[in-house]
Parts: sequence; C-alpha cells; structure tokens
Amino acid sequence: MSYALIVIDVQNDFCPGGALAVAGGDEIVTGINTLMADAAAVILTQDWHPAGHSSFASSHKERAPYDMIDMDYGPQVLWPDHCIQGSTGAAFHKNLDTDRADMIVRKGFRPHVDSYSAFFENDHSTPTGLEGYLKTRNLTNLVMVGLATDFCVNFSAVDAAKLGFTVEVRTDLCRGIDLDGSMKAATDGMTAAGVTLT
Ligand code: VGL
Ligand code: ZN
Repeated sequence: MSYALIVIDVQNDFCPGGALAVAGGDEIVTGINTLMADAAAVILTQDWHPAGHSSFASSHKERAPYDMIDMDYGPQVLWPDHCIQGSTGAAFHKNLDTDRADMIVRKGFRPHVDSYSAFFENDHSTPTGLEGYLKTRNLTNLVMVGLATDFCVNFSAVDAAKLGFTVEVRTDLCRGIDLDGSMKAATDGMTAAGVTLT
C-alpha cells in the first residue's frame, strides 16, 4: 500500500555525540534511506528551537536537565540545550538522504511552547500545518520512523491516529530516550490510539 514516510528529528543532537543523544540514534539512518525508495512522499521533521527556549533547563533558575516543571499547558520535561536554530546540532544526520524530502516541518520554534508532535505543539492545540499538507495531498497512510520513540515519534503517531490517519511505527527504525518508564508508556499509548507497531 502506498505510504507517506514521516521521518522524525534525525538530527545530530539526537545522535551519539549530540546534546541530547539517543543511544543508537545513528543506527537507523541507512534503513530510513532505504524506506524512502518506495514512499509516495517523504516528510522530515526538524526540532528547531531558539536559544533560551522554555524547554531548556538552562532557561530556568535552579533546574537541572530532566526535571519536570508545570507550564501553562501542562507538565514539561526540561532538556539540555539542543537543536538550536542554525546550529550543527540542529542539522540532519549527514547520511540522511534529505534530497528525497518533499517537505520539511520545523517545530518548537515558539519560545514559550515545546513541540514534540509533528502535528501540534505541546499545548495540543497549535497546529504545525502538517495535517493540512497531508490531507490536501490525499496522503492517508503514514509510516513513521526516527527519534525519539518515546517523545516525538510517540506524540506524532498518537496525534496522527487521532486525526484519522492510518499509522504504522517501524520500531526497528526508531530509538528511544526512556525516562522513568517513558518507553513502556509510549508503547501502551500508541497501541491504545490504534497505531500499528512493527
Ligand atoms: C525530542 C526531546 C526534546 C524528540 C525533541 O525529538 O523526541 N525530545 N525535543
Ligand atoms: Zn526539542
């Protein structure tokens, strides 16, 4: 069946050596490039924060990376500074075949709201525009891969399923962070939302 491939945040900062490195993050790149060959469309997402972003622990007094805080829109993990607009860390992994992309969605660029999902920011209401892009191109079957399984892939997959897309997550082409059981919570949440995990 024809599918749009959504490649989530395969950026240097989420790969080994990066500011928010996900173990084995670079291992998935070759397999993702292979999957692009048969895709009807390829969409890349790029985490893209201004310096001093509110999701950075460094933006809050007496807070450390991986602390939780309450934002206007709910609980938020505080991260090390990462994926700062225009930085090397924000660039795609050098082996990712970005030439094949039809569309690149940047997210997390509003200083006061984080954005894990490719569809909505973490307030769950501000859209990125990706829903409209996919629907106007009649792309209803989505295959998702990338980083990190338990944050951006999870939020993107659940939102897509809620929006009525058919969603498959290729877990072999994803890698996770796993904070306090977040991998299990993500797997359970995606399954409950009707996402197929393969
Ligand atoms: C991500 C934490 C912060 C991700 C992005 O791509 O999963 N995680 N920003
Ligand atoms: Zn981020």
